[in-house]
Amino acid sequence: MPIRFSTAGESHGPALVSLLEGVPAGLRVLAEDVNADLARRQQGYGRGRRMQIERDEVEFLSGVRAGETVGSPVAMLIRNRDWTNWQAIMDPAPRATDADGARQRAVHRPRPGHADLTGILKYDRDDARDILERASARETTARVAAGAICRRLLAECGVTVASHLVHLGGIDAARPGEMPADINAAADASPLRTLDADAERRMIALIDDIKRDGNTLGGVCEVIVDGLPVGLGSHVSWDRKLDGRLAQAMLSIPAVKGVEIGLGFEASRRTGADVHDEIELAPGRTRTGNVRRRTNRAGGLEGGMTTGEPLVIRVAMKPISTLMRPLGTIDTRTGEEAEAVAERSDVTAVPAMGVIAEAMAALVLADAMVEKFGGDSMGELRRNLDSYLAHVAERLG
Ligand code: EPS
Repeated sequence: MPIRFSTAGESHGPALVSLLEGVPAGLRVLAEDVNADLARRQQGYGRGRRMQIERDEVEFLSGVRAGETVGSPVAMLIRNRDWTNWQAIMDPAPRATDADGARQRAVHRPRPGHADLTGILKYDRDDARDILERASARETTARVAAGAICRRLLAECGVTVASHLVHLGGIDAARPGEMPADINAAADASPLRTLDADAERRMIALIDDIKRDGNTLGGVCEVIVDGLPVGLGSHVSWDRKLDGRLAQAMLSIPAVKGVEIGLGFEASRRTGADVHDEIELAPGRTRTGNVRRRTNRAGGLEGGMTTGEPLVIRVAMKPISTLMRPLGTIDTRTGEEAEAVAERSDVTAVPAMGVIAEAMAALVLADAMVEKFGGDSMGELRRNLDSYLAHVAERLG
């Protein structure tokens, strides 16, 4: 795992931190590149008031100099604007008395579906705020920052990562007959990041209805990665298989419950003849090794390795667990039945999840790229990639 990353930060703390290690030196990267993805993650019809408070912007603390990575860990800071409203509650200093601000926002009516209850039992805390602040999907801001750097690395290697929303709360979006050349430009122009305008209208009406009802909605986004060379990942060991690495990355996104690659679950219902992609020669298609799959039901992966065909991953998110019409729970102070806490929330965050899934895909794929082609510097990575592609092209040329 040459590229490693970790995040820190609480939802209403002072800031989020993202630490990305293993990026080769010489990658051109600007704060604007990161900020563009941070802004995309903040969009989406159905988000709540918090997104009107925040305007996520990155500050590089290390690893980038004069617009280029220098090979050292890239540390990034994204401040929480809402912190000013939460200072007394989130203050790291010991409290003078329990009567001060902190206790006023103590959470003792855990939300079904959130980390609240299991977290306080496991970590032996009285106040579920100690759990929910970190379990909050706010953390994904730091993932998107790291993912944006990896997206730049992939772009230098001719790889693009895009996504669009394909399902929301029971409504399917149809795929266009031909996908737009720039999928993200088309998806970002839609308030739900979907490519089906008719479905979008019905989804927006549904979100409005569900909001009035104090309820929440889940959905599915599809990530499409184009330009990958054949042979990233490996068949030899379970933890090197790229499909497994991508699934783990996607399932780590808050509220994500399912991942499909290519046909996914549908493949189990069909016969082999209707699942596997026939192979034909395709001279000049160097990234796939001068061959083409007549279909791409495998979604760009065979045997845990990229085929060079587009990588297609669908990621399913459950409805958000903070409902304004609270579900039944218990009060952990009294042991009595109660209604779950109902803090401000979003009706749905599926459009944002697509952007987060892009970031997670970029992190895994940049890691696989550096693993295969080495990477103290971008020049070295490019030379090794080009030499490999030239060699592969000769095999069936
Ligand atoms: C979240 C609850 C809401 C969301 C938040 C995730 O925040 P708050 O508790 O401040 O109203 O807006 O998402 C973000 C802040 C974000 O940046 O995506 C939760 O409980 O997971």
